[in-house]
Amino acid sequence: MTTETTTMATEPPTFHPNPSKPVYVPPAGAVDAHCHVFGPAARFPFAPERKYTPTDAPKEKLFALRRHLGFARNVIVQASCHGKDNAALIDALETEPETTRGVAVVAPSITDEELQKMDRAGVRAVRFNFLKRLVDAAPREDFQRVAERVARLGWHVVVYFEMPDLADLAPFLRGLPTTVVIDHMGRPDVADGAAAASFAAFVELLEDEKFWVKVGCPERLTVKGPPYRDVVPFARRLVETYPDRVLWGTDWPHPNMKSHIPDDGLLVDLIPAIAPTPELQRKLLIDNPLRLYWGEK
Ligand code: 0GY
Repeated sequence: MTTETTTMATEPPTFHPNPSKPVYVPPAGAVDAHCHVFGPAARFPFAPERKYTPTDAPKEKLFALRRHLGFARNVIVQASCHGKDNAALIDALETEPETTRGVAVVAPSITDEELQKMDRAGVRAVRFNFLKRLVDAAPREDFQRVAERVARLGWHVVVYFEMPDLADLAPFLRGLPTTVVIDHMGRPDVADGAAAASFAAFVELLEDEKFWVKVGCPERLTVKGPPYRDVVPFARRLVETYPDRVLWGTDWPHPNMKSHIPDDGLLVDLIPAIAPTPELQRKLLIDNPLRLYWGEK
């Protein structure tokens, strides 16, 4: 722990104070399958090793947002600013046990008892983050060991990487003993267009049924900015090619966003563009997340 990291200044809010009401009405029971809770820091301090210090984005605000946007459930993902201390996540899960599930970040030294406790709280996956700007590198053997441990609980692995790292990571990801969910469409370079060879390789990777993909996060990937139409072809291609293995999330409270503060209502309004039929929308927002996180058939 260094003084520099512990005194890192809190960044300005990255989430909209008053997001618009979306025009698109999600089907009843829809799941926001990628969002976070931060703090409040006074109760759930941020990790000493964090690379950024967000504004508090507590569970109450997340649950109010989900009502405002017309969603019924959340999958809450542990973000790097809370390190491997999942207390804020677990607290949110225990507040809304029926309507939330969690993705934790854990060390290989975690005990079976701790994993079982998380399982009872609603955690169903661990996240491996490969972004150097967000986390210090960890040996792949550590990830492998964690994956083997959580596979026994029926959990899966969520991975966050950027497209240039895919070729190097692919053999490792293919070898993991669980389903693997890829965050933010593998972060393609949207400037290259959805016809780029790199995105084609990504789409091909997903032919392996162990892989699922989250098709949200246009606000981070866009080159042109809101309303993020330049990201639609990427998401739509994935939804139409793999309708039974796609998930969608707001990514609220949009940690680390520097370019602009996204309007979550606009993000929801992109759903009919990326999943153009009611059937695709139902799979994306209900059937798929309920199968993966709530164990429903
Ligand atoms: C996201 C994206 C980001 C941050 C994290 O764990 C994190 O801190 O995932 C990002 O900065 O791209 O999914 O929230």
